[in-house]
Amino acid sequence: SSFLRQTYGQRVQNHSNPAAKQLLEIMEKKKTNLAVSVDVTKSKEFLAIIDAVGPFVCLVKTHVDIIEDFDHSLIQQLQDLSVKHDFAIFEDRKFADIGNTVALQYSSGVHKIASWSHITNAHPVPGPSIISGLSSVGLPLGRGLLLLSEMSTKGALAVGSYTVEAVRMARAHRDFVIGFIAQRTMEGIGMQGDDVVDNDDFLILTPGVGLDVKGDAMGQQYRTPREVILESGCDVIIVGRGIYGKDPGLVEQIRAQAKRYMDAGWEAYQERISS
Ligand code: 5BU
Repeated sequence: SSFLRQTYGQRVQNHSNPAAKQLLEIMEKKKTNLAVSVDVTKSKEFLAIIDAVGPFVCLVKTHVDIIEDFDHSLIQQLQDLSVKHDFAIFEDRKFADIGNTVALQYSSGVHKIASWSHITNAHPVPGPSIISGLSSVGLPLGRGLLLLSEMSTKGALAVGSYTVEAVRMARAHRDFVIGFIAQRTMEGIGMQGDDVVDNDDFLILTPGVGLDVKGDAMGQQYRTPREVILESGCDVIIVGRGIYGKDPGLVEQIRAQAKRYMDAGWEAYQERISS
């Protein structure tokens, strides 16, 4: 696709959704395509990791439902850090229900995700009504949605025609759907012709990224930033344990790992846009 050689900054104008624009602007300004996934269960550790990686990331990805001592002051502190370090927030909620239910899950409950998360995501499995449901809450707030068109795990069922149909669903809701959680581009999954039109500059955010190991004991599979950004044409690398490792208390180590992944991701991107 022609977007592979455009800079993140040039691509801002391809988007009308405020969350998509914000993310691309941050990537261009901070020169980073790294998102850190902060999958820890204690508020204190969660905030310490985010403060440590903040300078190196365009986006912080959360699973807010794993925090044991959650209260709304945590959200305020997360928002303060997002202003301090200039990153967007992505709650990796993976909605998967009927439109009416997901609208309630997104707006209400303990976490009130739509009120603070710039970006969230959904499984396309229920069909287009999941997008209308989430959009009824998120669009008026300027939020953006990613569809899960592929997964990083061994044996994932989101392949072939499922992935192609996810892209078609996204194209029918271009105002709210800003891109995909996926492992490759639309061309990479074999879509061509009418299915890949030039104004469809979807963002591709990719989990399953690691430099030191190939996977974990529970089906996760890792590829390198170079494979993801340069060879597969994705836009954002999402890294969790590769950065905060086994000891989330070691701030200096976390900072060094974040810098290492940021540099690897940016180098792969520069090679891509100049190819
Ligand atoms: P890791 O520690 O880098 O393996 O964490 C990966 C994160 O990305 C974790 O929060 C997962 O829930 C998330 N993830 C994923 O790993 N693979 C996928 O296909 C999707 C999400 Br979708």
